Amino acid sequence: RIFEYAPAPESRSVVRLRTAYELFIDGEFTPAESGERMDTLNPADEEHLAQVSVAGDPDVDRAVAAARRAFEGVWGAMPGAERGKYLFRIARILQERARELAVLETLDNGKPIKETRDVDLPLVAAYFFYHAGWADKLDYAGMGPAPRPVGVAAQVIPWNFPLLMLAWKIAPALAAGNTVVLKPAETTPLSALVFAEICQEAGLPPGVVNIVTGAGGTGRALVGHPGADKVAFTGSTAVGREIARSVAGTGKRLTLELGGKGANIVYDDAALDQAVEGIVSGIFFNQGHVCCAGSRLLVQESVAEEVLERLRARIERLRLGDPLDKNTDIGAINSAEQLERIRDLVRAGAEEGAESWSPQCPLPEKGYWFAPTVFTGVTQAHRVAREEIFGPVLSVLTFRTPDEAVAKANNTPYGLSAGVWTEKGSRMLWTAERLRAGVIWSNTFNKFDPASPFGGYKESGYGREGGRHGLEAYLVHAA
Ligand code: TXE
Repeated sequence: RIFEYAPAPESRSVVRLRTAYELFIDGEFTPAESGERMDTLNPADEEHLAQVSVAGDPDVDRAVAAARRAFEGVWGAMPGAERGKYLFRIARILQERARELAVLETLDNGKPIKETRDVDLPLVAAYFFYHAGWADKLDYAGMGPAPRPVGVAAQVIPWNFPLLMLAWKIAPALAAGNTVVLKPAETTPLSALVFAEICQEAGLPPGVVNIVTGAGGTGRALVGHPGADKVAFTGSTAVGREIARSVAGTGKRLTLELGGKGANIVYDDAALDQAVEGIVSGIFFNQGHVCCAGSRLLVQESVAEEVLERLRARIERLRLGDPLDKNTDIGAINSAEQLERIRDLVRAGAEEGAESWSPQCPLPEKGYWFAPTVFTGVTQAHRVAREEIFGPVLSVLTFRTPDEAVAKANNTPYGLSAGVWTEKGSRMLWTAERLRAGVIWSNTFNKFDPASPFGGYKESGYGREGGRHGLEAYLVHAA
């Protein structure tokens, strides 16, 4: 019961926001040299939360230099067992401060407290515990010489799971003996800065973890910095491409975790009520701001009507509203920009002739909101079937045979996730073997485990995070 913690965190009062948050470099909070700051707000009501520093080139320089000193000094010389103790300590403090972090994440991101409390925070702690356990094993892994860390890792993360993406990046890097400079997304910087406090509280040596806040410019400076040995990025395919180009020929190691257009395949023999729950969580969990969301429902024609009927009834019962309310299922869209992107694609869906359905669902007046939406009459050529919407929008396609299901599921430039709903084990395996997706769930969806590698095919990126494969991204093997 190690991942369990505290009572329900529904109260805003557990968070004491500061007016301004500074950069975390070399173990200390420090303003940007330029003095530049930006605002972060609560997307549920557009209320100003705090200001954070915008790191420029000199700040990124300082952060990378601090990471280098720590790598070549105290951290690089430390036995794995000692590194592991720091990671265990961080994991425990994350558990102790889980209430506060869950509320903070909900305020800054807009996602329901039910999710930050029951999914994000327990997983964040789990990723640190899991990787803490690897640190000493790596000193004696296998028969040959122990693997070596890559060095200084430059890590850029998105806004959909701010603290969890931080954990996916920082925990394996540190377990393997690297030091890091991480840039959180501009709309969700706060939990990473509280994580910096946790590093201090855990006594982590200065320079091992550095947090630089800012927008794309800060990210570009960080991944382009000649002092970075490894770049890890999660975000849009467009920025991923730009980073791949900029890193080419530099000798830096690179992993990219980009977008997705996951297929949720429902066969006619599936347990339909269970499948409907999986379809709902597949696309409405975290407002659909999930790279591995099941954003395309592929349902066998013979049960399509039945599934859609049950699905609509289930969606009618979802509660949209105040993210701090424990009963809320669907929170706010993370930013005005993201809301605009969703609206654009939904407009394109209607213009291309797909039919959309939404429940009767009054939206709050302030903040960024989008009602759950289901598109039917979708063809494979429609933009809503091909492009990542990254919002609470499901596109429904039908199929007749397993071959057709697989062909349609694979007919996308992406290849991150898929779900298969069937009571027949042979059909499940037959389908899974043919799907070009990095993670395939069977009779469930959106389940994560630190021991399990996560990553994509095709335009969803390359490299894996989690498990032994995830550690490899941060290790060099001596000949
Ligand atoms: O992503 P960006 P955005 C997809 C999703 C969404 C779209 C746009 O479809 O609608 O991308 O989202 C930093 N060099 N995903 O604009 O810009 C940026 O500051 C270095 C899927 O928010 O890629 C942030 O920290 N870094 C995805 C991070 O990159 C740069 C999650 C992601 O922002 C940079 C997010 C640059 N040139 C969006 N420009 C997933 N795979 O889960 C920006 N950044």
